[in-house]
Amino acid sequence: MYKLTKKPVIHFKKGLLKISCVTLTALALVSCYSSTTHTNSDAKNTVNTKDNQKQPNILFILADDHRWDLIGKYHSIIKTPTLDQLANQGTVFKNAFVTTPICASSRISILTGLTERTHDFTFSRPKTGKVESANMYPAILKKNGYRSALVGKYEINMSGQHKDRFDYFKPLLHEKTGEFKGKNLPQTYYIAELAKDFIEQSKNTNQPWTMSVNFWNPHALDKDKEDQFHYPPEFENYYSDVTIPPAKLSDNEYFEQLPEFLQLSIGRVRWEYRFSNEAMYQKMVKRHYRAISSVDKAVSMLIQKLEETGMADNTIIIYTGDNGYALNERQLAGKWFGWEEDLRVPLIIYDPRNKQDQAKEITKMVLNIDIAPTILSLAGVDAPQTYQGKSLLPMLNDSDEIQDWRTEFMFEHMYQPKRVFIPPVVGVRTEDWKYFDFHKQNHERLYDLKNDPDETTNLANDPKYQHVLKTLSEKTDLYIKKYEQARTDEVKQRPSFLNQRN
Ligand SMILES: [Ca+2]
Repeated sequence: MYKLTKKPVIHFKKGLLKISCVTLTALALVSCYSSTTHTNSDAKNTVNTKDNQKQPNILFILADDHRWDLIGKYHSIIKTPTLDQLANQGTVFKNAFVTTPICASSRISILTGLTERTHDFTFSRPKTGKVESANMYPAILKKNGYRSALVGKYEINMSGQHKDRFDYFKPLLHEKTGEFKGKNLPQTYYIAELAKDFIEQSKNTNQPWTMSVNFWNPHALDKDKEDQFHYPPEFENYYSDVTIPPAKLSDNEYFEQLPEFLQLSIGRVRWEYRFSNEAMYQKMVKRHYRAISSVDKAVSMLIQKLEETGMADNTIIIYTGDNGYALNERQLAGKWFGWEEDLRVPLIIYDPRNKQDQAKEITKMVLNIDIAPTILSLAGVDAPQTYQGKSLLPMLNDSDEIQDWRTEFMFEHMYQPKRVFIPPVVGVRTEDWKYFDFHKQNHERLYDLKNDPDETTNLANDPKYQHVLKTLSEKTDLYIKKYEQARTDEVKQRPSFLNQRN
C-alpha cells in the first residue's frame, strides 16, 4: 500500500531537518527493514525527564480531517515536504486510529485520554465534566510549570476556566481568512502566525511550553458547497497537471451493497456536492490535497520560528489528524462510520533530542487517546490513573514494554443530530478483524482484515463466520460496560444519548 517516492524537500537554515533527497530515500529504505520491536539500551536512556535534563517544549499539531495515507512520503501525488522531513527524522506510527471519527469527540479524547463512551462529549452535549477538564493534559502541564497554549479550531466545550489550562488561548471558527496585525491572511497562515507569536513570547520565559495548534484545514468549509476546500493562492496550480485515480471501491456495486440507511446518510448527502461526477471528483480531491499542502507549509513556518528563537533542539513536534476522511470510497464522503477511511489518521512524532528515532516506522496499533499520556510522559509528568490511553514513549525509546501492547480497540460514534442523518455506530477492530454495529438500524458488519484489508466483503451474514461475529459482538459489549463504568459521577448522572445495543 505504501510507496516510497522522491519528493522536493525544504532545507531549513540550522540543524533541524537538514537532509538531502538521496539521504531521505536511503533512510526510508532502511526503515522498511527495521523491526518495531528491536531493543536499544542507549535509546532507552534518552528519556528526558525533569530529573536529569531540561524539560522539552511540546508542539502538538492537529490537522482537521487529514486521513492517514495523504502524506507525500507514502503517496504518489500529494506533496507534503515538511511532514516528509518530520517523518524521516522522527517516528511514524503507521497504524494510528481514532476511537471516534468526528471532530469534537475525537478532540476531547485527545485532550483527556478518554474514549467518548467515558467522557461523553460530542456536538450538542453538555460541557466536559469537572474532573475530565482538570485532567486534560494542558491543565496538568500548566500545574507542573509549563506555559500552555491552544490556537485555531476549537468547536468543543470544556467546563471550568480557560485560564486554568491555557496561558494563551486563541479559538477560531472556520473562515477563509483571518486578520493578523492589519493583514488579511488565509486562515491556515493566520493560525500559524498566532502560533508563532506564542513561540516568540515563550522565548525568554525560562519555562517549558506546550501548544496545541489546531488547523481547520483540510476540513471542508461547510457553508461553501461550490468549492468546499480552501488554501492560500500559491497552491492554486498544485496537482493541476495530474489525474486523480479513482477511489478504491468507488464502483456502483459497492454503493449498491450498502443498506438503505447508509445510502441516505450524511456521507451520501455530502458526496452529492463533492464527488457525484468525475469533474467534481477531480476538482474536490485536488482542492483537498492543496488544503493539506497548505497545512504542510504552515508547519514549516512554525519550524522556522523554532529555529529563529533557538528552541528547535528542545521542541518535540507531534503531528496527527482528528479523524479519517472518505474521498469517494463506497461513493461516500466524510467520516463518522467504521471503515478504515474513517478511523485511520497520520501520526508522526519528531523528537530532536533522540537521533535514534530517524525514519522509524512503528506498526503497533495506537490511538488518539494515547496522545495525552504520551505528551505528559515526554514532559516527565505523571498521567492520571484514569487515562484509558497509553504513553507511546516506550515505543519511541524501543523499550521491551511494547511487547505487551494492545492488539484491539473499541471505536464508536455516539452523536445523533436532528438536522442531518448520522447513524450511531460501535465496534471493535482487532489486528485481523473488524466488527461494527449500526445498533439503531440493527445492521452489523464484519470484515476479515487479514484477507480483505480494503473491506470489500461484509461477512456478518455469512454462516461460516458467526463464531467470529459473536466473539467480537460480545467484546463490544464488554468494552461498553467497562467504559461506562469508568465515567465520573457527574457524567453518569447526565441524560444519555441512548446508545444502547439491542
Ligand atoms: Ca475532523
